[in-house]
Amino acid sequence: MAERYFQPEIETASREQIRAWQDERLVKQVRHVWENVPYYRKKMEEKGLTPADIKGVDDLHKLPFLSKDDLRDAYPYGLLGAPLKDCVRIHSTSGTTGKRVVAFYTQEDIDLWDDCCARALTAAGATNEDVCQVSYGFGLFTGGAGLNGGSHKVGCLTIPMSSGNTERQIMFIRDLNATILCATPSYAAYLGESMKEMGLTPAQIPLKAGIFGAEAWSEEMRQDIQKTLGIRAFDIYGLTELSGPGVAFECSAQNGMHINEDHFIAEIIDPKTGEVLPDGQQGELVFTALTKKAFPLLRYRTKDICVLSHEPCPCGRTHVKMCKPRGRSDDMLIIRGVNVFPSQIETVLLNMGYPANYQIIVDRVNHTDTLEVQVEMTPEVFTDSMGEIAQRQKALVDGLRSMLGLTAKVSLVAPKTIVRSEGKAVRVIDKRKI
Ligand code: DLL
Repeated sequence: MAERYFQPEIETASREQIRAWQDERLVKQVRHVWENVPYYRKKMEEKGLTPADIKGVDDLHKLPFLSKDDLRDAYPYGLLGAPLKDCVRIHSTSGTTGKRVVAFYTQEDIDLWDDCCARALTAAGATNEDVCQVSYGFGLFTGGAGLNGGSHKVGCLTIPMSSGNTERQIMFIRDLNATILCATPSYAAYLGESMKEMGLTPAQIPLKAGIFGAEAWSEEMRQDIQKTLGIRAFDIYGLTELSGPGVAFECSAQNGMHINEDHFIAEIIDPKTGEVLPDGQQGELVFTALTKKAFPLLRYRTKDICVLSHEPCPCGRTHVKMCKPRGRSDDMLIIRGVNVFPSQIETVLLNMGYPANYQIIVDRVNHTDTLEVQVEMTPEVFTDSMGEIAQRQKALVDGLRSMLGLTAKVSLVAPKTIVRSEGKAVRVIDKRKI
């Protein structure tokens, strides 16, 4: 099938053209921020900068970073870049500590965000012939609203389901012949599991593609979801501070997500020193929003650990690709001095045939960190033979040791004992009081 684009002239533009857009838009955006966001102007002044110092992308590195702490300091209106009368909506992060981040949107901001999501849907094969079920949460979370807007732009018949009520989700997928599913990967996996339990084979499920993101998911989990639902599963990335889903999205090559570089400049930095790292090196992803007016963040530190690649992509898109985030600089666990990313644990489990659900419990007993991984058995691999369970637990302990260099306690638990998430899964429970 020929590759389809939502905005071909932008998505396949030459590198020179992309650079020209970025140069021009950055200069304009820095001026916009200087004139409208006193909080950031002060940060620039502290560095002795004025807008005249930023003549293009080459000068980007001179600008100060913004972090989540800045967003909390400036809560709620301190980073607003447009008069409130021009703002039409807010969204907010699901942060569990401190103040939530509140992001503002003008109508134009929403329109450009919808374009980004429409690019993602089109790359996954969606057209106006499709029925798109949006099972991300609607409300303050950006997932529902973003994919809903994108789906309208593509012209799909859009089902604004939101998450939850799994029975009704499945009923609509079947009765309305939904062909595209948008959900968190953990919820998509749960929907797949539930349909399998109902005896539905992939051929009986009308879905053909899924757009899954908002949380880390491994390649193994992708294979698993693709098999159960009989679809192609595409990754999508974004964050509330930068509008929401659609900052980057996967194409038919399914190996990395194209960043919408006409709207966002991506940099990779060393999270410790802030130094900009060259292409291909792993570090923290930093974004500069070029076109957003109500919440125009410059050099925003995402804490997502990632690698960028400018390798040509067979899909024909020319925008830089980011790998799946390999963890967050802040959700990396340090257990007995060893850096552990939950994604590494997931890879071991999935490779060993435990696709369903797991939870990582970290604690500190007698001044020593403990790591326990509770792994749910699927009905297919369920056994109540204690000997068999002990043997499998040992195999998992060995697998985890060779991946992490750490000994974990592994508990295999009966199917459906770990609470399912309809949004982002809670994978880690850190009970340490540090
Ligand atoms: O999760 C926006 C979104 C909605 C993206 C729907 C994709 C689909 P936040 O709630 O602000 O926004 O969380 C942003 O989630 O910094 C990453 O750590 C993580 N994240 C988002 N997409 C992915 C992904 C939305 N595809 C934070 N893979 C980001 C891994 C992701 N992590």
